[in-house]
Amino acid sequence: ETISVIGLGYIGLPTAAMFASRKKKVIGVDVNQKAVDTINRGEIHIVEPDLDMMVHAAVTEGYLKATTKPESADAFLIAVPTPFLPYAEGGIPEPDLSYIKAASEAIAPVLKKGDLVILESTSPVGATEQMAEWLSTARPDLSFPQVAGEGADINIAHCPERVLPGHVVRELVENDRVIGGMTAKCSSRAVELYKTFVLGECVITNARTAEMAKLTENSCRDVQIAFANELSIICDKLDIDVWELISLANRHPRINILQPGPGVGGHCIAVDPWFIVSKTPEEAKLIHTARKVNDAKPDWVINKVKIAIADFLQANPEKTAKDVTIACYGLAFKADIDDLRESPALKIAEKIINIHKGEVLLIEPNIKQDKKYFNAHLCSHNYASENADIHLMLVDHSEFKNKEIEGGVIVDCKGVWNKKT
Ligand code: SAJ
Repeated sequence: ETISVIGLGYIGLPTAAMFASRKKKVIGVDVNQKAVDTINRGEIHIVEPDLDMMVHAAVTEGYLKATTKPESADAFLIAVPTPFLPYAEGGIPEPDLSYIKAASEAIAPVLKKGDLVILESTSPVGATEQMAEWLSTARPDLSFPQVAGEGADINIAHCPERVLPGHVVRELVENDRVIGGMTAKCSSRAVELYKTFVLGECVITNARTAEMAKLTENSCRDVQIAFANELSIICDKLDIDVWELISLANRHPRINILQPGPGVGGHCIAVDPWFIVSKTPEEAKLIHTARKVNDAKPDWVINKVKIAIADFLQANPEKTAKDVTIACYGLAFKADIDDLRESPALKIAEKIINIHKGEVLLIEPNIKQDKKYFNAHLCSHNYASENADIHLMLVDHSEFKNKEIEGGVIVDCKGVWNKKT
């Protein structure tokens, strides 16, 4: 049995390596020639603990190879991005399914009777049916489940990934899997495949419910973080320490409030709820509002920094704005990772660099290499804590936790220094 994984990114590559580690022959396909070459050397182009060893072993033992051109296989797993289409400020972002379409059209010529095609990409409701349409248009000689039902030549299912970046290798094995086949046969084929390495339960449903389940998980988290972020703004106004407040409320046996922060980042939680909102804009009121609350938090933080600058200048009348040094602690989208995608901390730091006349220092212990233009601003924690006038805590990396800040004005978005947000 040969398995082909289309899209060798944060989900596709670990999944491909996992099948290969169970001695399945895996063909990884990606449009990025550089990524393909890197993988074929037994190296990786993304950062994820333990993945480098797995890919290295899979390639050297001959179970995994990467290519830019799809080849014949028995099962195809599609793990390509589903970003937004461009949208107007304040509008509702619509999902961009063009990568799924391109992947479908790329594998269509090599499909044969009995093959299984699984969509793993996080997708709006209806995307799996849409994928089946694209495949059947490209291959009129084969039958697909939306028309042929259980007797179809090709089996199709949606099985969303749900792994947490930074813990992908463990969660791929341990997490339960939602398996949404277009027919019962499609589901049982998919379960059989995932059982190769999944120790969690494989729970069967239909494709639309599986699509919605994934969107629901991330929307639920987004709504809960929005609640925490709104609380932090309310508490700031009422002169209450939100961190103390949440820890007190969480002593109630049925309350579990999440942590506020500078906003919501990453490529999932800040994106997926829009797939629900764009499909059902009239109905998805709470989910839409939560998105707006979380997206507005970075600007609220920037305003707090402006207030801190004004306070500092009032206390030091001999100084002007260009004498004020601001240190931003953390750039990643969350603690203890190096991923900058959709990072509110990065967005805030960039904006401060643009608007502030004085020096801006950036501290990001997880970024080892020089990164773009903000390289010039990167400095050590010690240098920043001794030299900055305003200390802006953006990401609660472990490295920051036991270090105190002496002097200066503190704006703490993560409660690390136990001061008000
Ligand atoms: N955040 C807070 N407060 C919190 C928790 C998180 O502000 O109390 C922020 C983080 O700082 C970050 C953002 O939310 O900016 C998202 O972080 P996260 O750790 O909640 O989630 P992700 O984006 O790393 O991964 C999520 C996971 N989904 C859920 O936990 C429901 C993961 O299981 C999914 O597989 C992943 O999205 C995905 O790929 O969809």
